[in-house]
Amino acid sequence: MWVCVWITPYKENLNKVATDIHLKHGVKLKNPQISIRFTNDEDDGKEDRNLVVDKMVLDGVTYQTEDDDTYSTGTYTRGEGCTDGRKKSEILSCEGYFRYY
Ligand SMILES: [Ca+2]
Ligand SMILES: [Ca+2]
Repeated sequence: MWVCVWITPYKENLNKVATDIHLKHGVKLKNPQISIRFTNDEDDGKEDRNLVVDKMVLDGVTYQTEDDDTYSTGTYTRGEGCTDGRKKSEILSCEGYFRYY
């Protein structure tokens, strides 16, 4: 099952948008099924679009994005670029996803 939420920030606040997103669904989810995906990266040399996710809360349990268990693709590491792994970061600099365990 996929649930898609599209966030379109106002142009003048492109790098400053912070919002809480609440989803309610009738199907009971288990946390390994939860990924947050960043699909519209852009870097034109003037602006670099990135996604910052503080945490994901499922059924009252908080999963911090920077925790050891969170897997990411698209997190930038100096000298490596955007690579996959458990990066302990809240930032996706390239298109990719956070997956919570
Ligand atoms: Ca956090
Ligand atoms: Ca970027």
